[in-house]
Amino acid sequence: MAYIQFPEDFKWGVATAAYQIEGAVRQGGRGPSIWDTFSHTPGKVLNGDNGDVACDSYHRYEEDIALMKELGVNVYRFSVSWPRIFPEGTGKVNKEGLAFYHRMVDKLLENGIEPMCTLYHWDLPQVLQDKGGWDNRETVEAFVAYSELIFKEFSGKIKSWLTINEPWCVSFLSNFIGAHAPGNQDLALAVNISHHLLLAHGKAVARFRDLDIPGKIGFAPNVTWLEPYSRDQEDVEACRRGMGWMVDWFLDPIFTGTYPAFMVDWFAANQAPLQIKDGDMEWIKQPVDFIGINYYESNVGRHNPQGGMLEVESVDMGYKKTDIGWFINAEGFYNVLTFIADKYGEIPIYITENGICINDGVEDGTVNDQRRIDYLKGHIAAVARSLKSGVNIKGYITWSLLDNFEWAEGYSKRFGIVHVNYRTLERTKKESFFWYQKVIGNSWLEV
Ligand code: NCW
Repeated sequence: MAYIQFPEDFKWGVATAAYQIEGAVRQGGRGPSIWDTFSHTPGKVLNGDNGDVACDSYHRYEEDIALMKELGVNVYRFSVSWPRIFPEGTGKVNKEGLAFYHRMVDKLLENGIEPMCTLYHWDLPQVLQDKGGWDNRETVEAFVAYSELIFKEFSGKIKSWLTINEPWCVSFLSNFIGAHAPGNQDLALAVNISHHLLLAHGKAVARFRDLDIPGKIGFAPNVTWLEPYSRDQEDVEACRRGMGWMVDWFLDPIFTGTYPAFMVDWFAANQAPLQIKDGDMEWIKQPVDFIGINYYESNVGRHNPQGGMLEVESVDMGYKKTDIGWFINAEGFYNVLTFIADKYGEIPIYITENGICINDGVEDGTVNDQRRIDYLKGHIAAVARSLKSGVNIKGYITWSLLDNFEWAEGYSKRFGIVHVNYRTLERTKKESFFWYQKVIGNSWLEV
């Protein structure tokens, strides 16, 4: 038995996102989002599930905060639903939407829990999608106006901000692979959207500085690690491309003001040329205060000329898989964290998401999710090891507090440390809840 001690000021938290937990989609003046449209389109979401009710956290947020209080977290990462604030995307403000988040944030503060706010976790107002969505630069301006309103409204109450969650998913997963809303399959479109997301991020950061809002701001890319199958140059380069698509593509522009040339060339060769306007990169390169890292899985990769656009394929080396099919690989977490620190420097990092899909159910009033505990233990240990290697990690936030609407997988995939019965909406703390409570209470990990 060994103990790993975390720094005294290390923060522990849990994360959720508006569309995945709130429900109440037609209440409180909220307008429709692209996820309402997508989930109500037959064949898009498993079992025809949608977020109409989800965990009903819009009405049960006090119960959820009581759970967090019991858990002992310092931080709650949640997202604001843009269509709850601007039902028409821009223009007229829905005061009832603001009032909801005020009630919630006040309750968090009363309970000594720091709110960390994500401005965009995928629920674009449908009216903006009708005008081209993120492909249209007007959406960038609408995002900045929405961000400004939230900054001013919650200035002093919320001190940690994230602009956009997982821009790779918003661009490529949603507009090239087509698995998420709005479900397009067009690489050129996805490349353009990735650029507009970075622009929206940079412009929102600039507005945050102009307004002199107290606090820190960053964004939350999802990252992965691809370990080359062999030392052959071709395998090494294929893995660099695979990772470059998720990691360098979104981090280089912010830290260096340029896109990675090897990716620009690959996109161009696939009829998806990057189109930048004068001044864009200046906006994008606004200094951030921290980055949020979302990490779930990684694997071994190798070159395969038939391996899609990037000619890379992942090789099944026998890593265990989670119940959503993602490879469990804590070593990859360490590798990507040290890679980011080596490449982008001392920037403070919050792990803004890390967790596992395990579908264990309630038996005799408890959920014995030992596989989740094992996963969390291994991954928190990787965070500790990264800290020791000099990565400037300030906190760890697990995904998720609750089982919730898992996008295209509907309610079939459970990531929570608290079980939700979707019929009764009853919450049941899993064994992992109690395990995490101990880790937080001690701020050390027993391995
Ligand atoms: S789907 C996804 N997730 C999960 C979601 O619940 C959360 O809102 C997200 O921030 C858990 O964490 C993120 N990420 C997508 C991962 C990429 C999947 C790649 C599929 C390739 C076809």
